[in-house]
Amino acid sequence: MTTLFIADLHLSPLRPDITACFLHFMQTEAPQAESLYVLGDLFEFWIGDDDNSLFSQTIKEAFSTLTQQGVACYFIQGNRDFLLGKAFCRQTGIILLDDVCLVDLYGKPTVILHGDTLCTLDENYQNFRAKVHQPWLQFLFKRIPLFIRQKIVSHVQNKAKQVKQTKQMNIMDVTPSEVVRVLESYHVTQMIHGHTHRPFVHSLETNDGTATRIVLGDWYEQGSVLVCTPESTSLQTRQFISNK
Ligand code: LP5
Ligand code: MN
Repeated sequence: MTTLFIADLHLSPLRPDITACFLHFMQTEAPQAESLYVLGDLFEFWIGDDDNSLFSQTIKEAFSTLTQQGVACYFIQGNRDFLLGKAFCRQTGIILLDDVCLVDLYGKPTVILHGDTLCTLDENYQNFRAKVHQPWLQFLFKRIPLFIRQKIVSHVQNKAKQVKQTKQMNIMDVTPSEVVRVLESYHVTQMIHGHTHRPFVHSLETNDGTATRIVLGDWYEQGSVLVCTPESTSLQTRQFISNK
């Protein structure tokens, strides 16, 4: 019995090395698991479920194949794929979860989330997030022709990159008091998230006892997977596949 967690792959046609490692993972390792959780930022940016490019189709097919093999696939939106919605789920068989979710991980109640909402000191980002999560704005945005949407996204991404360069590293990490607040609000002592690209297993104190915060790694230089069984939990890496 194995449950896998991944996040922050940032898949894009511009990074075939990441895509190859992901597809290999989906074809060889994921089918052995009982469930796969994707905790956001699967894509560099997801522009809308009507993106039917060859690249998008390849990724959707990987999920369809996996769910048809009986592996339960769950998805939490990240700050780069918050527009992934019901159509993607229908086409692939994956299940879209709320931004923050409580799961039973082999008897251990665990809070799972992307992680961006834990970075409360990054006020600039949190304001931006609140804006782009407005349902009316998303409703209108999804109705703009795809190629114009792509232009808008590139423009905003460039602006956001410039803003990000001016930020201090510490405000882009989670706020410790927010982690404790979320854990205590669920009365649980385990949390799994991604987003910060700082893979680690942290130990911390809460009113409910000592808690564990597991941070998933990104897929920039290698694959990164959290492998959970009833007996163990381990953060692992996967080498990119060599073309040679
Ligand atoms: O993912 P990562 O680690 O690189 O950075 C994140 C935060 N950055 C973002 C930026 C988005 O990925 C950009 C996506 C563009 C979306 C366009 C959508 C179009 C509208 C859709 C409407 C439904 O998420 C980064 C955090 C970092 O994580 C760590 O937590 O710091 O946050 C930023 O850098 C964002 C800035 O703080 C705010 C950016 C404001 C840009 C405003 C441009 C306005 C131009 C409008 C033109 C139309
Ligand atoms: Mn993120």
